[in-house]
Amino acid sequence: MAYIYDEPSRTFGEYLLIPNLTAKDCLPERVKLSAPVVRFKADPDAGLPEASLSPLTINVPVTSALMQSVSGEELSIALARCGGLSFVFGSQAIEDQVAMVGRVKNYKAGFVVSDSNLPPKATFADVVALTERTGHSTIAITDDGTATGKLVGIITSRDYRRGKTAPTTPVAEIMTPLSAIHCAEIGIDLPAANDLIWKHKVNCLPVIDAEQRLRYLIFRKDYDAHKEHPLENVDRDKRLIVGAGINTRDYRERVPALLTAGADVLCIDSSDGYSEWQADAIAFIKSTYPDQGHVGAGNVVDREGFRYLAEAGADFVKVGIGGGSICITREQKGIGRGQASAVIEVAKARDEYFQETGIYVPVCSDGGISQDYHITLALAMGADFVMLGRYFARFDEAPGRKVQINNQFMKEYWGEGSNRARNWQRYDHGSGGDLAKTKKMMFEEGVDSYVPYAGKLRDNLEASLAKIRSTLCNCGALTLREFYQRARLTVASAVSIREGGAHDVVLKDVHSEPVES
Ligand code: RVP
Repeated sequence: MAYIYDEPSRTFGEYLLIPNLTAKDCLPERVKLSAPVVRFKADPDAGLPEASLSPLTINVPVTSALMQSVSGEELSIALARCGGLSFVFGSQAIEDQVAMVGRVKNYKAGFVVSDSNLPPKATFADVVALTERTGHSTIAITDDGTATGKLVGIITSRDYRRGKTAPTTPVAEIMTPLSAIHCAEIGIDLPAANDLIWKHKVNCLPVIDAEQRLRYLIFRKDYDAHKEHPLENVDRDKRLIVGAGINTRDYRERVPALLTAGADVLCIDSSDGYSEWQADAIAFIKSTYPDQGHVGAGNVVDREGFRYLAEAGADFVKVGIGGGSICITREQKGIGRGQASAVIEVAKARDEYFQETGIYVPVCSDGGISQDYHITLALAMGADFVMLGRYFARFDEAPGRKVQINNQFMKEYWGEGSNRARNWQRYDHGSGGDLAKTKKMMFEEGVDSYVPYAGKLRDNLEASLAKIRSTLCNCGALTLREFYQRARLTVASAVSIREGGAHDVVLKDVHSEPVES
């Protein structure tokens, strides 16, 4: 007879936190949000261990989903710089994913590969068209018009007058020639480049190699921004930290290539991770790369799933089936569990496993976060960090196109289980069955959608983190460990959830002027 759980499966929106005493020194600026990413050993008699014992930690407990519409290189760079971690999506050719990971690892803060370039034979009309397209006002003039051609000059808005300069004027007549530009040689570091920027009173410093080829541009404003990223996650060589998605089919080829490219942590991407195929993939990685191969696994929604993957050697376990904003797995197949119930049970299983073995396996709550406070609830329920798709898809740095619909800017956001993503490996049971043969989806488990455009990742993430820090203080906690240990949660009735929003008032419409009576 089928087993029926006594408790309904609940999600984040059904819970609220009850505040604890807030000490006077419990201030948001003192809150530390660092989190462990991969498994580590600690003494269970000393209580739940600190995040810093993990060989890989992040300064902010937020990761971006292994999705085509989320974790490209631009978002991975922006998130690592803000203290989080991205997993570059695995649903692409190995060489393309490796190149993306490589570009994140090789990213040098402040060293920008020029995206606005023209050859000397171009005209002022080309300058106008390019600045309109990129929104950038500095254009490198190189012999072949590429980002790495021989530098012959630079054009900025100071070099011409819109409306006065004739469209047909050749750029060679407008540009500031190389002989009049201060350049730096390749190999220079950022502080030294900044000294030159100040010494020569310039806004942009080109970095060229021995053959006069352009390598980077360094902008004064980027140097200032670099100093404003105190939470940046970097490795021992000061390179940004990045993860990468893998699957249970081509891991023998994909994993070595990703590790060589510098991926700091891998994650098996599957809608249902409680499978022998995942154990095989973990076993391969752990035996081939005992020191370097950090690999997370999932997704699971219960104690059994967690224990299976923890015992198989997973470095972290990802929780969540069917809760993603673009996910229709529950509707299509009837499998899944409310995200809150899943996280609560798996976090308990992790603590139990730690007590038994002295091995702490971090837990990631993946999907279903539709309000900032849901992140806080997931952390209170025991998630070590969260994974978000929709949240990040809204930002400039996400790969989806920005479009305008009914006067509102939107970004495209499509699920890995949609026909658009064609990530058949994520939904294949690994058996070499129909999906593997045809390499196509038999039915969709995700949708292709839009999300309201929200601007820059950094601005939004800072606002979300401010809320999380503030709530930790309400609950008398300065670290995520304290928070999990002290948090008190209550299930909220439907009526009290309604009470939580603005109610029984008429909201002001900023577009219509009230008439004084
Ligand atoms: P959300 O943050 O709610 O948008 O959820 C993102 C998560 O949804 C991903 O990390 C992944 O686990 C899941 N996902 C991705 N694609 C699909 C799908 O097409 N069903 N689901």
